[in-house]
Amino acid sequence: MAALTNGQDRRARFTAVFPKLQKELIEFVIAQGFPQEALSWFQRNLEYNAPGGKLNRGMSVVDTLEILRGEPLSEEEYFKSALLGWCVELLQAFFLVSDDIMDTSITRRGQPCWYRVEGVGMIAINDAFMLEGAIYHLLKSHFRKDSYYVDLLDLFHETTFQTELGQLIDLITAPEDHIDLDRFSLRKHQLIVIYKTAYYSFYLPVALAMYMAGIQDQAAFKQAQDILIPLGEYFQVQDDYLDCYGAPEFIGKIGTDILDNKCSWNVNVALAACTPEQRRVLDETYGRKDSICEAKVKEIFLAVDIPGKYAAYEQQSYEKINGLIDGIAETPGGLKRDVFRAFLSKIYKRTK
Ligand code: DMA
Ligand code: MG
Ligand code: MG
Ligand code: MG
Repeated sequence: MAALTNGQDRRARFTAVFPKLQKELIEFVIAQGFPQEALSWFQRNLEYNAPGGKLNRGMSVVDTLEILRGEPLSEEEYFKSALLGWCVELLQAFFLVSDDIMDTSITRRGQPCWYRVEGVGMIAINDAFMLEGAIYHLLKSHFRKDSYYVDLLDLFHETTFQTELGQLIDLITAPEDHIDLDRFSLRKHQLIVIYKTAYYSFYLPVALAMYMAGIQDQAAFKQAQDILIPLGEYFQVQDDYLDCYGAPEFIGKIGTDILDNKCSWNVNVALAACTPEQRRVLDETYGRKDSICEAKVKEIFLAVDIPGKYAAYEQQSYEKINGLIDGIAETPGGLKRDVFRAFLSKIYKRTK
């Protein structure tokens, strides 16, 4: 690789690594003497759920390592960082397959959610576990001999647990049979989004690249977290906003937050801004599995100007995060501001 390649080439190169990993996983199953139907099932699970997204999380492992190194990666470094990137995508696939069951979602990445595919149903639960299992199989076969192998394992395990904790409060704050909007708050929302999204989507890819780059100083990991967690929080607010205002053809999924009684950014901001009369309507319509109720909630969201308040939030977050990035003191062999700028520019004003 002579120089940094453009976006499309970068994506194509990253995407080309996946079939190799898939082959390795399938060959392992073949070696166990499993029947053809099990091989095809696992193959289809991997193909349906791992690629097909934006791949931002996965590709940022490679991008971050390249920025930290300050020069193009060797073939081997590229492959190993892309493999770690695909492990992040597998982790994401594991979370999404289960999230869609728990959120009773309809579509994902422009196709039916995996559990809704004919013949799949609740086998999707085991398929989610297998997507997770694939991560550790790949880590073992490619990093077993590296000094930072245990750091990678520890990071994946810790991040998975944080995400599950986030999913727990997301779910128990949204019971189907007990709607009480007093349980919501922006403080609770912040906790939910940091745990369910920010750690695995933002901190994980950067920390993986930092380990590969040989960074060991705990202060550098803490410094990365101090920026990546607010960045991830901003990203999940965008996800909440797009759940209501994004075009399904664009975001690849149909929003379910209002029907699911979710403690989303939109409803929290609406609760803070609404009149007592609007509050009464929200109490009667939010979280009901009914499209007429959902439409009434959306009317109130517009009446209290959620889009305008979101635009203001987006501007303010952008400035705050830029300020955090500017405040980083770069040290030789340590973090670089461009790692974070690359993330921010990828998500600022996103519509999908
Ligand atoms: C996303 O929460 C969090 C995880 C861990 C998948 P979400 O339910 O808002 O995601 P989506 O809108 O993609 O279903
Ligand atoms: Mg969901
Ligand atoms: Mg969810
Ligand atoms: Mg969402």
